[in-house]
Amino acid sequence: ESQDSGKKEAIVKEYACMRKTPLKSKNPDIVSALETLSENAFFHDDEARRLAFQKAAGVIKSLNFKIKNINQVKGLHDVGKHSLEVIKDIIEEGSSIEVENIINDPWFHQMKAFQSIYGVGPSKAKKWIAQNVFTIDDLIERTDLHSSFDHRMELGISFYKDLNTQVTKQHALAIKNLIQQHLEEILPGCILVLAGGFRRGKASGHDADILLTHPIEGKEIGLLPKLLNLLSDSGLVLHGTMETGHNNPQTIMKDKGKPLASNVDHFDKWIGIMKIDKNLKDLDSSDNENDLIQLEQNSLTETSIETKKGRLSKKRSFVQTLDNNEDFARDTKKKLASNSKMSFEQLLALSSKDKQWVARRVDIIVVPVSQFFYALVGWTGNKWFNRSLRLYSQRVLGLKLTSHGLFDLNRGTSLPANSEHQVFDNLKLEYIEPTDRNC
Ligand code: DGT
Ligand code: MG
Repeated sequence: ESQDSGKKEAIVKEYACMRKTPLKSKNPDIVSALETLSENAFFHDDEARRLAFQKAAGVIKSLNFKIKNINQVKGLHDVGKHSLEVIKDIIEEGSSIEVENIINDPWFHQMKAFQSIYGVGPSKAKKWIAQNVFTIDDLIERTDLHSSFDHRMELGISFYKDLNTQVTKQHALAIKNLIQQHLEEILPGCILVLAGGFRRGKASGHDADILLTHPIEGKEIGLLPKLLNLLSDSGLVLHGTMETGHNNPQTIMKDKGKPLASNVDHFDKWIGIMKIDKNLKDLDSSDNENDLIQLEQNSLTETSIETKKGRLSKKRSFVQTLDNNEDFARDTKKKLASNSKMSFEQLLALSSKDKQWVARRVDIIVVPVSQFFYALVGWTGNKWFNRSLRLYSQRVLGLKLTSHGLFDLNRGTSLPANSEHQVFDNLKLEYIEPTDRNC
């Protein structure tokens, strides 16, 4: 804690991925004001402003003292003139008129509400407001609009209440364990990790981001359709989209040379909505990090040998396996699609019924163990931490960082990692704990 506030200027490292950014800021009012400005810019399609305010908010979040004097933040990296004015107003007047105006603007609130609907982005939200639609109920009542809804929006609107009630960490862990139990029937020994905001220390979030791997490379191939098939048979799937056939070694080799969009990866994944029993309890209280330590140790010893063996045998049977998997994946996709053929009316009826379950957003990402720790960093986030890591990697090291690995595109090589520490080592960065990645 700085006692001599006002005299000493803080020093902030250039890239957010070099700073420790805890969940709880010492300056929550300022952070929230800058993030409001950023969000408002986003709603107005002003990407440059959105980023500028977001970066300034990121810097303020990393400060380990309460700002008492504007001189403490003058000249700080990424805190521009406009942000400084806002900070000054908050320190000196207690609030910023510009921010207050946004907060009191009904348009901003409508945008926020519509944006929070599953399947809805800012442009759709704007269109609705322009058509005098202001609430979620309006969306249901205005039948003239219904033909413009896609299936995701229909789900998002029908299950708005469920999906916009935060998932607690305990419930998310229970969902993870539920999936693990189903996996035991298909392929024992899988390792699941609850990533996303929970791993960064958040007590609740909008979804459960679950990474799934197996200590023996190659065992994960074709796993996702089998898992979804089983979850669907257990009545746990309300809706979702499954991407498969990407994370075989051939695709990865081909893709690593391509410039990938910042948050797109090529893992087998399912992004969807599960039906979770309201009273589901996490029976097994074991947390993520134990599994991770196990995986780190594993991948350093026997797994590396197993992996080699796995690779050799895989080459021989690879084409065969892939064909079988693709057929199965296609059938499963068909089955899941027919599950989600419910009409908007049927969805509305289902959601308003007294039900024992709650609709929950779940992402399941299947990762080959050799890429696991890069995927873990990517799916732990947060988004701005990832962005910073990738920029730093590109600009300072000349390397391409993705959720699949760290690539030297000129040489066609990549740097393996058997732990998150090793990812940071490879990046020549000081290790940042997941709970300090809340930029
Ligand atoms: P939440 O769920 O509201 O508590 O917030 P987060 O931080 O869990 O955010 P979420 O669930 O949107 O995403 C989790 C992390 O995973 C986030 O840091 C960004 C990353 N992520 C999201 N979607 C993708 C994707 O399609 N590919 C990759 N590689 N990463 C993604
Ligand atoms: Mg999440």
